[in-house]
Amino acid sequence: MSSVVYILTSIAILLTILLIYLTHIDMKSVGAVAVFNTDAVKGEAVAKAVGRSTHLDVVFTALPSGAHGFHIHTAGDLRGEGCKGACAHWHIGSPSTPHGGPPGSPGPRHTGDLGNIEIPEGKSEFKATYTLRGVSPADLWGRTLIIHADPDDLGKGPHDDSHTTGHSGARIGCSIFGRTMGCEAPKRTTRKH
Ligand SMILES: [Cu+2]
Ligand SMILES: [Zn+2]
Repeated sequence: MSSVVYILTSIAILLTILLIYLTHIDMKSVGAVAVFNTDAVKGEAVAKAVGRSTHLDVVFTALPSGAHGFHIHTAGDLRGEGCKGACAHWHIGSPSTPHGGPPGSPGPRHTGDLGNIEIPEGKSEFKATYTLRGVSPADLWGRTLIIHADPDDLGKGPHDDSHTTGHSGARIGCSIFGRTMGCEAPKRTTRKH
């Protein structure tokens, strides 16, 4: 009888170790990606966990010149015109928190506020890495990354919507973050042309 208990206990311990191991592998490879691929907006944003933060590596190879508000919006619903189903800026915390600047800037801000993407006249490329503290890539799944037509006033403007959207206008590029699994070597899907 005692040997049966011993065998069952051993099997239970081995299964637990296997489960922890598999979960760990899954968490290490887990990430998020949002891809933009229209005539006007081409690029990708890749999120990976670094400690308790997420690094979001953003590359655009096509964008109209000028400054464009850039945010993570709460929902992942692209039905209808103008990406309105993506709802407001994503925020962890009080819904009354006012709009603000990119990560690391002083003052209140939404978790999803990423400031402006600035494209000089005659250029169309942009590259940056954002550090999102207290955020995991899994938090981004199903949320929409949006690039706007106009500059984000970072909550400092005089407009009615400065404190909610930064008055950044129409949503010209919208992409829902999906899950990456690392099953294939990452290859950039958007190319210069
Ligand atoms: Cu936005
Ligand atoms: Zn905001």
